[in-house]
Amino acid sequence: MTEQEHAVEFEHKHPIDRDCTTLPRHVLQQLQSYSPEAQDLSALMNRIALAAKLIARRLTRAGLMEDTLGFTGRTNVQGEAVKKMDLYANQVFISAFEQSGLVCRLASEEMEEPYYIPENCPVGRYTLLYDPIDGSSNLDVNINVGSIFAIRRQEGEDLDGTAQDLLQENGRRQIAAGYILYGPSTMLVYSIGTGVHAFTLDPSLGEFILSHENVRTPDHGPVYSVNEGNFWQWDESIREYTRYVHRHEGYTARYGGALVGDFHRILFQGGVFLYPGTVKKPEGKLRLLYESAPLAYLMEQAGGRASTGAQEILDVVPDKLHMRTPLIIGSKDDVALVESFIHEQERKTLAEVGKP
Ligand code: P6P
Repeated sequence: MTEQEHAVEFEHKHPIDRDCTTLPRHVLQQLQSYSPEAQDLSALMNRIALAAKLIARRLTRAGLMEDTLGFTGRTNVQGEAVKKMDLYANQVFISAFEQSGLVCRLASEEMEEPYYIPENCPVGRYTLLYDPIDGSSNLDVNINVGSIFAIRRQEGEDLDGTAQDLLQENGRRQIAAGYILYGPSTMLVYSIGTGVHAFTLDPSLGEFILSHENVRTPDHGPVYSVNEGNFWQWDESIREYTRYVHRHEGYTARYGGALVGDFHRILFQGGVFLYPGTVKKPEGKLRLLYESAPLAYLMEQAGGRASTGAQEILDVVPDKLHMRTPLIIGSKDDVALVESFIHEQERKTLAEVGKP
């Protein structure tokens, strides 16, 4: 083969241009703009990538490092035991954004109140909402965990420091959202409203490289992902849905106990993830602003749906920073099937109430 033919073959097998498609460059390509807003978004995503690399680096060596795994002995605003990695990852995002000049505040699952950028740091017009480590119960047994993020513009001045503007807008005000999956490889999946795109970390380069562009979720998939250990805590409608998928061919259960990994499978292969409300917690467990809403944004961008069972997740206006909602998210036909059981149960209840 001539040198030219070798070059053509190499380019065909290993498109160099793709390997140069880093995350900041991809953002600008997607926006087809170099406006200040486009540059901001590119820089914001670059900081997310930096935070992801720092967390991934620590996770890959956690088992070898003192004082990295295990509990801190504290509980967070959610009443959950805080892992050392939760605190480390939370601080990583603060450090990655504090000097960026891009954000004015950060809201995190690990912080009761938003963190405001100190006066001696440059302040920007964006808010970062994030779950620094989602699924931290998996950490000590080396099973995948994730980080989830959403970016919003600050509306108004927030002069009293209570971030009330975050409580007046639904998830359709997100300008970017995504997650990092710390798995066999570290993947960063994001959307800025122009489809869903996935990047894989190349440790030899220290760069996230475009690996899946314009991810689409099939209209239906075989997977249903739910913690059936809560079966008797659910509303009858969810129990009826579960009985249906047990009885019908073509369904298979997958549940990893970490939202990002379970969601990632559904996003790429189709199916549905559910975290419904229970008798004790009718609002469910997952938090709207930095778990359900970012993932709902991605899922809608990929052609799927996300619902509370009563309304679209992206239409929910939060009443508090750490508001929880039930979550049904995935392929649009599978979300609709779950909702059909909810609506049927509502019809039966109304019919019974209507009885003389
Ligand atoms: P359960 C992890 O704590 C988390 O917030 C999500 O990552 C995950 O989907 C869910 O809780 C698992 O909750 O009740 O099934 O253990």
